[in-house]
Amino acid sequence: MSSKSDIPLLSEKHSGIPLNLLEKAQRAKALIYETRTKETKTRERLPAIPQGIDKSTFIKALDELGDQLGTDNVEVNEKPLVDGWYMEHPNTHDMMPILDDEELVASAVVYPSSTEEVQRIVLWANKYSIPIFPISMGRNLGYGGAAPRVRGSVVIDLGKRMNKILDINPNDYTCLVEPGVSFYALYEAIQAKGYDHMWIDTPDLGGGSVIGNTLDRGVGYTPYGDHWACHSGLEVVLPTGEVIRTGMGALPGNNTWQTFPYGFGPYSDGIFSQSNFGIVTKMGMTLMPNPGGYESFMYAFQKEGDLEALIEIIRPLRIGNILENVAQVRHAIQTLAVKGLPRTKYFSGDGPIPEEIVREQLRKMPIGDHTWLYYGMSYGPPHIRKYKLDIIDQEFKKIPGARKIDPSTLPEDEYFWSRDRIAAGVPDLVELLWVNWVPNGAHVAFSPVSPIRGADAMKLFNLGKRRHDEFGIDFLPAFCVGLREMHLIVEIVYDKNDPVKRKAANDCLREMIDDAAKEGYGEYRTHLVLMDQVAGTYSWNDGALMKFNERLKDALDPNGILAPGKSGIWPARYRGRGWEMGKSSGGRSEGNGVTPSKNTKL
Ligand code: EUG
Repeated sequence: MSSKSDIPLLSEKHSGIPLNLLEKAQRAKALIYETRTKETKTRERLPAIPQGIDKSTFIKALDELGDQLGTDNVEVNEKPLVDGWYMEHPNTHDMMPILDDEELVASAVVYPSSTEEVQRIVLWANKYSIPIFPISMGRNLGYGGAAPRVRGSVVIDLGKRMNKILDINPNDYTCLVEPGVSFYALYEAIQAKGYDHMWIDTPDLGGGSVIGNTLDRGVGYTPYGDHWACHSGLEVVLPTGEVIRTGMGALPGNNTWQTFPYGFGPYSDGIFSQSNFGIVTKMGMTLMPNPGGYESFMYAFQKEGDLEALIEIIRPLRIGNILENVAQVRHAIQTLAVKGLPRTKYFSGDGPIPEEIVREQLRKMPIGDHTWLYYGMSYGPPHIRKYKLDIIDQEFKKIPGARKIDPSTLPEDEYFWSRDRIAAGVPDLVELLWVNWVPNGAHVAFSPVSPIRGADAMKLFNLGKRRHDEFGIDFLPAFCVGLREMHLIVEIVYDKNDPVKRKAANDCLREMIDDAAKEGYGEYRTHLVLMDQVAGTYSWNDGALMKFNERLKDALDPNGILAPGKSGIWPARYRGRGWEMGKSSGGRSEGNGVTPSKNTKL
């Protein structure tokens, strides 16, 4: 069956939507396009040629690659930059630009069909000293999407043709996937096989690549929430073209690649996450046993300051596994924003929406007035759940005014039910709705990590609020509580068609990163344009960690071709030429050239 709208289905395209989510996707798309005023340019552009190579050599090199991969699998990026939306996203640029649209763009996109073709692309890049930037599916939205850090890089879109689920093992509860497998696709495949006894762990939105999300150390909402901790085994193409398998994968004939992550000797996997040291072409992932029952619950807390006591209550319960999943503690503005309507529906002024207006709206909703909502889930059969839920109830109700909200009072389209599906490993699309808070809505995240302590939560909350007020931006904080730490996730939602709003978002983020670092907080992940700054905050012992990363980079990638600048790691050719972005670089993402390549023979 084909979609009536132009939204590609999962059956038609690796990045498509499962049929049962099509209606939701159509509604989400309609809402997005209703508020869109940004025009899609229609004229052809000149492709961005990477620094360090002249245009004619570059075009000749692309022709040569076309001979190897087939000309259909090498696309020059000279078409207009079309942003699309979540389900129809570009692979040539960041569809949520913070800088000018033409800053973080690919010169070309190539589509390998196998690990061997990835090796060929890598050898080709070395031959011509052309920067390459691999993406799995390019849905790292809020952190740069599909965009390369270095303008004019050749994007390797791994997912388009490498999207097989190579194995689902119903006895070991594991799977082995390629980069183009989304959480939607993995979920659907497990359902299609009738494996009711196994769950996947999905992030808030299910369209991302399982490999891409895991390598970026993303989070899901079942008890398996830490994706990196749950993977087992990688296949990696090194920047010099060799292929390795990590862990037990190095032992020929093994049957433990997906069950014992460490193998023998140094544990190499870590250097391939959030890095530019290799291209991951296969990854093993563990699957969770169906716990035999589950029950979502939600508590509302009235006062902003209740956060402090709540987080103190959460810590022992979370570490003790009475609270079993990555909980979200979300602020009232998000309750309103995730309804999917623009803020102008409620408030026509400039600057942050007044608290009272938000509260007035909430009072009209089934959930009622609150500042914070705790979304969690209890797993197992009823008597097991009751034991845990009773403790949680007793503890949460110590906070004056705390209310447990009875799910049976909530309508079917209430956001609560989306969290319910996600915490049961069922991927969804609803989280997308708050991008409509402003016209041409884009988002970019500030994601500092702290211990699960009330004082830290308040400090980070106040730090973020102060800077958002200063820059006139609505503050949408959510705390995601892991086992011993929490990620505060603050998504700035801004009009990407408005250069003033884009700059305000960028400036606000840069201030918050510095403020947080002064207090000892660092980000777990960040947008491409903020990577240098964030990397710079991890500076202990005269930047010893970055020096180590640079040594690895120089050894593994002597020609500096793979994703230069990713996570702030620049190859030797780029260093000392002003490629790092920070407060003073304005809107410019490029440095002043590269050192001529020594073309180290591989
Ligand atoms: C979200 C969560 C994240 C992240 C970016 C966005 C969504 C929040 C837990 O990590 O890094 C609603």
